[in-house]
Amino acid sequence: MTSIDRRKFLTAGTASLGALGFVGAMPAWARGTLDGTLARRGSDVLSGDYQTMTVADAMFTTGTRRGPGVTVNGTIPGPLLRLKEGQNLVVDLVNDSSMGTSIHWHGLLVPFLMDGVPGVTMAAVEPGERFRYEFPIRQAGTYWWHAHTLQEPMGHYGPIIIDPAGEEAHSYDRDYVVMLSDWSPMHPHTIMKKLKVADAPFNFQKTTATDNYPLSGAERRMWARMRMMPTDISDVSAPLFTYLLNGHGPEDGLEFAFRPGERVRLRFINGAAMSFFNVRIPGLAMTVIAADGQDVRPVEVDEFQIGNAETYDVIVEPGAGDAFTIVAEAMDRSGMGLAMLTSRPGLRAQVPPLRDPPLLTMADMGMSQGGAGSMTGMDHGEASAGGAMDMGSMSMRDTSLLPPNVKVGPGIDMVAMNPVDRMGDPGTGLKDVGHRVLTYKQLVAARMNPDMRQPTRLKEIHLTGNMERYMWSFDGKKFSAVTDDPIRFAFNERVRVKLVNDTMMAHPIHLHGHFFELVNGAPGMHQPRKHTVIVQPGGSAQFDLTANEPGDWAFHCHLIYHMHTGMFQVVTVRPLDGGEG
Ligand SMILES: [Cu+2]
Repeated sequence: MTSIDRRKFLTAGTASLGALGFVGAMPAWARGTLDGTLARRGSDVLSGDYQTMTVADAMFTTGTRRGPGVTVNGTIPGPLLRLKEGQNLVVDLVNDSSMGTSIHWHGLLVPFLMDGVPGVTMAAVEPGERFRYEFPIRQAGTYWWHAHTLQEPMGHYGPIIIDPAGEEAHSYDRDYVVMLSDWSPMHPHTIMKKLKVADAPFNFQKTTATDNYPLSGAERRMWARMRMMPTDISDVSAPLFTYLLNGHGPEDGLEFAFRPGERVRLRFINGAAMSFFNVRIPGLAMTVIAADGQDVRPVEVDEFQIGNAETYDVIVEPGAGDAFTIVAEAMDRSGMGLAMLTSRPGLRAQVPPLRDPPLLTMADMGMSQGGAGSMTGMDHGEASAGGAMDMGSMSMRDTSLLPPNVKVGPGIDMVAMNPVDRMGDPGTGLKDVGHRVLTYKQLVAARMNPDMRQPTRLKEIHLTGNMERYMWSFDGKKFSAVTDDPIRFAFNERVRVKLVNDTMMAHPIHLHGHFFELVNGAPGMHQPRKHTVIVQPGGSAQFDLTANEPGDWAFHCHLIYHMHTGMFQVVTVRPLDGGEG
């Protein structure tokens, strides 16, 4: 009797994993069959028209941590694809791992059947199977590839550099990829389960009555009434994650060499599953020359925030300096990824301490008229007199503010009262750092955009969620392939999309198969082209899109556990042949 019950239990367990989109059998490490193969850190370089990319289970170690990883061709990150605009690419994906897999070519313009999203454009490539990708390379710049399954946080990602068919816009002496990621010894299935059953299980910066955060008693009571925490910046942070640069943890001593006087191009790619980073190189200015693979007019900054899935190319000139620290501080300041830019092997610059954790602000609750200061800067007398505080506790859940197409229900526990455009926002915690921080408003496309028509329609989409129940969605509707009602665009339609973030988290929203243009105040023909846009908490962001790539395209939050719990939709562009009609 016992054994039958046990078998039932196991079967039920497998079924529910399947329903959640976990493909394949129990991973090898869980079955105890992993042969102990260690992942190598860093990428080999692949170039040419034909490649084989082999996915395998492995162990990964960094610092004192050891746990399951997924390698592609034996490394984490997997291979760097160095390609040339105009070439054709054929990749045979071979799955030697124990889970379903795929490769999505992030930011590349590909035929939709080559886009690599299981459940949307292909079936997952099951253990022992292979899949051939084949497409022309139609663009240049910095991109990346990754699994569109839960193998991504385990190491299944890598960089792509595409050299232009013509001249490079800038000259430089060295060209480095800096791929940021976050790796945890805890398996993604376990992390997701914990996020679902507990309230902010990985927030180790919770406020308590005795902490040192600069909050008044009234402010603490207000946050408590809203059942929210001002330190709730990231769902998963350093106690679980080690932040990696090119697969190297902070203790691994990753170095990038330079000679005095050289110009160095650094291609930052945020390949993390759940982490935004604040990137700076103390003592060195960075000139941003490209965003999401597309050239922009050069902007000199001292720091920039990079959301999941974004890329920024910068040029630095270290002059006659000895060594500089490349700091990738997690947005919640719980930890950092590190590397050295150094003129002699072994030389070290100082590593700055972690800065104090940032606190969420009125603006992050969608309660500002634009640019209001942090709650800590509020006039406490006025606040405790009623006004804003009561409005906060009473109206944060006022669903009458939502348009009728948003589904109101348990999936929504917050509605931004007055969401304003936050294109000029440097990102959580970076308003008062005392040096130049990049904002989207500073991005201007280097070349004229291909389509200068005015949009003929405005499509508004709400980013919604229930933090406590860990439910995330667009327009209150959790994505499910079965009941899906896709977002429809006509082929070649020019549409303006407005994303309204009703939640208190920043979401990096990614559209597959296209570039869109940020509506950031730049002249129409020079709006910056991107594939991913961060929508700040309680704020809005707009982009213009020419829907000129026929097919079905994933559109989702790039925080992987937000995507897997429902913040995902399919954008369908019809007709498929790209003709009229
Ligand atoms: Cu999200």
